[in-house]
Amino acid sequence: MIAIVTGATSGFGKATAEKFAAAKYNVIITGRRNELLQQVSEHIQKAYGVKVLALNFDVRDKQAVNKNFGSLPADWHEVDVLVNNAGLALGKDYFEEADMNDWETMIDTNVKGLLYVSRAVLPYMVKRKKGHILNIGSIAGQDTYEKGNVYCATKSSVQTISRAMRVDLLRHHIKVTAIHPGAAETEFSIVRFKGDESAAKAVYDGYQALTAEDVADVVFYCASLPAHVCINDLTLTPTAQADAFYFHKDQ
Ligand code: NDP
Ligand code: 8X3
Repeated sequence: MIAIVTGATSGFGKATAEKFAAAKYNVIITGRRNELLQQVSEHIQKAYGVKVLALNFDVRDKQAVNKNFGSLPADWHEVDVLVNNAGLALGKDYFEEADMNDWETMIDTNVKGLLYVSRAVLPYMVKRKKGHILNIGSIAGQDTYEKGNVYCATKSSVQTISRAMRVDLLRHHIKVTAIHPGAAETEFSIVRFKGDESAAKAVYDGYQALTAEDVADVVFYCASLPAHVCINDLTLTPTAQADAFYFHKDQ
């Protein structure tokens, strides 16, 4: 069995690749930070005894996506699972003040990158008339919070794209699941606040956030159901979070 996980150098992606490897899937992992990618690859091979193919590219680069997935070695063609996880938020600013470059990076990564990867991987699934695509959306795609503007829009797009995929891929017996996590402590907020670790830490003060492993468990659960069962949408939050707005935090 083969699983592809994009954005596996940290956070959900890394934990998800480990979870599949622990279940004896051979895994294809991707990310831009090559040193981290190689470390994750070595760790997974040693810890779980499975094969790992580490592909170092940026999901925003359509040519690189097509080159990497278009030329997979023959023993990596039977792809069972694709987890479209690579993504990010950049900045948290009022709409009229936000940096347009941040907006473009989020759209290019979270929306266009997910589309490029899906199109490049789908031929392997269509050929076998089976497969499962799991797209990582967010609770931010379900409600738009103040200063969330374009990040929320990209994750709302992930929800709509997932529905569209599910409809169009029915005839190929390919499952599509959209998973919408709430607050999880990974590198997400460090990236969003551009390296400001105290601003990032403050996001998770006063309550127990989800961990990357919590999300990986849920991704794996969705992928391990019988062939005739598909979870279409799944939202998970920390118990202290009701939706994109309401948290119960310690004083
Ligand atoms: P992390 O920052 O820890 O991980 C993000 C991963 O995405 C990294 O491996 C990063 O790798 C990769 N990535 C980012 N941009 C690119 C790119 N252009 N090309 C290739 N890979 C890229 O954050 P999370 O694990 O928390 O986030 C994973 C996903 O979950 C994202 O889509 C995020 O929006 C979503 N999410 C996060 C939540 C949270 O609270 N943490 C909640 C809901 C959804 P590298 O930098 O090496 O390229
Ligand atoms: C990440 C969760 O609420 O910080 O997608 O946007 S949130």
